[in-house]
Amino acid sequence: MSKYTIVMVRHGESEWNQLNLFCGWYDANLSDKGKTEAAQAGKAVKDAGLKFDVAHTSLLTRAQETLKAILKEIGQESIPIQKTWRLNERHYGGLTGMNKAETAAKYGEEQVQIWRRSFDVPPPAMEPDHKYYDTIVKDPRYADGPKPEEFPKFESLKLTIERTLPYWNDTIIPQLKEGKKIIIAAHGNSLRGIVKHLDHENFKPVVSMKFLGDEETVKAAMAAVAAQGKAK
Ligand code: DG2
Repeated sequence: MSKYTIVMVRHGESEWNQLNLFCGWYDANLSDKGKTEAAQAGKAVKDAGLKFDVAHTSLLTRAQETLKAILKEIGQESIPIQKTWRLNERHYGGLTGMNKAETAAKYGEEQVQIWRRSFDVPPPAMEPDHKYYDTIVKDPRYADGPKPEEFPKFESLKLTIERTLPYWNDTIIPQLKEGKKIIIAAHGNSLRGIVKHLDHENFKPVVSMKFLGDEETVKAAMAAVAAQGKAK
């Protein structure tokens, strides 16, 4: 029996994943496929016999809806849910709203791969004249944070980790140490940052991490995300 239990879930397909657009802090809804995927994630959690004491998610609808679907599936809709901007997806800056394949055709697949998967090369900043600048910066959900000086205009994975870790260290780790069983529903890159940190730090998993759900489904989903940055 492992000492700590934590399940991390990336949300189901969003409407912007479906359109292959860089999404970041834009609040896209789950697509119909994404809703089905979220319910399937709930079934995988149920089949694994997991129950939780507390849930964490971002301020973005796609992660919150995924969490709700999972908790519904396992009959745990009433556990506490803590929401924070620190678990939001990495801010894709000026790329937000651009099509990933068209961006690859314009700037090259290599550059898009650097923007998507390098550690510390950030995307271009989201300037005030960007189509989604006001939608994001003036969104009332951010009234309690981030503070204006920490509000991102772009983020590399490194910057994402730097703003996610305070929440991980100050909120999630103490709950784990109290023996609470935890589920986090968040995003490809905010979770990638936490996992990268875990791989290198002293809260290293004693039992290696494992994917819930069947292997083929997991592999196909990973391949589909990897292919998003190919020029068509
Ligand atoms: C995707 C991740 O975020 O994109 O912001 O476009 O996980 O919230 O759908 P998510 C986005 P990639 O880094 O995989 O391109």
